[in-house]
Amino acid sequence: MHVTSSGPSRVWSVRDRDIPLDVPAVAGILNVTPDSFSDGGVFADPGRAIDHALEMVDDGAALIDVGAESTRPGSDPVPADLEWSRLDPVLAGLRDLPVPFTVDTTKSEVAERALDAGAAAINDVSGLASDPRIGAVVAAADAGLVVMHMRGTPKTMQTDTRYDDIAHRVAESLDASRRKALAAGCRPEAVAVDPGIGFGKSVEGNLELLARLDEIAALGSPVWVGPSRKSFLGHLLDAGPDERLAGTIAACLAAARNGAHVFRVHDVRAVSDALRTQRAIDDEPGTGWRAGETLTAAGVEG
Ligand code: HH2
Repeated sequence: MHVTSSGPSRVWSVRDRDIPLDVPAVAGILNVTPDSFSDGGVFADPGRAIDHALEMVDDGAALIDVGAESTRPGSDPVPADLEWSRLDPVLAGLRDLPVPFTVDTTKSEVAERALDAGAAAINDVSGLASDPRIGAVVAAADAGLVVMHMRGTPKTMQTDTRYDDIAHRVAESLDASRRKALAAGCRPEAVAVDPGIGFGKSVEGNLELLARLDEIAALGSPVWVGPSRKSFLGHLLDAGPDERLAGTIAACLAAARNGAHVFRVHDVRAVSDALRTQRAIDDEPGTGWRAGETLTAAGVEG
């Protein structure tokens, strides 16, 4: 099903900013971890991390999502102090970016410090299951929140990936997470949902979720999606993490047609270009040229 951009929620409201949802927003991934599955250790140095964030902004990122704890399947949590010590020197540099940054954490102590340091939103991959106090911490800062669906913890999530009806179960669980956030005082327009591609799902389950994302979008909240370089693409294409760009793009384009708004990816330029092209095609022929002035210039030259 092709979902148009006429859903009930037209902005994702994060602190004093409204992120428009009528154009796809790309969130550039900044992992300041030694052990992330595709870029572990590459941006552990704060200077390199900040340079990479700037590069992703130049490439078209509307947001930077920074994380200091890997949540790859089988990983163990890191203590809050260690997580914060990785984030602290980087967040100071991200404050000066022209786009907001979000912090990927499941711990309320880390979330609180990150919001004090200027984070626009908290991205909680546990959907408030790990530390429910995150809801109140986000509400107190009037910040944004992403509640993602995960079954169990990163350590255990791949042990059972069977669902009787995956899209229905994920939507139901996200609705429960969202209600928890609202009960903690978060504003409805500040809470985004994410189906958690790769978090306790089989290859087929991930593909089905992308195909049935309209059922998640029907919740009426902004929809994040994160298929970037993930192992379902590796299984499908028999490809290592750095050979999954084409699969990532295909997954993002499918997700966009099915109602996703924010695309959490490593390869910002390639995914932004693909989403812009899809949009120009999907806009009524003729109006696409008018709507995309920059595309017109590129098209004339090319
Ligand atoms: N995926 C990862 C981490 N955080 N947050 C949201 N909202 N959605 C996702 O799909 C998502 C996420 C895992 O990817 P990555 O950060 O690249 O790897 P790692 O967890 O190994 O750092």
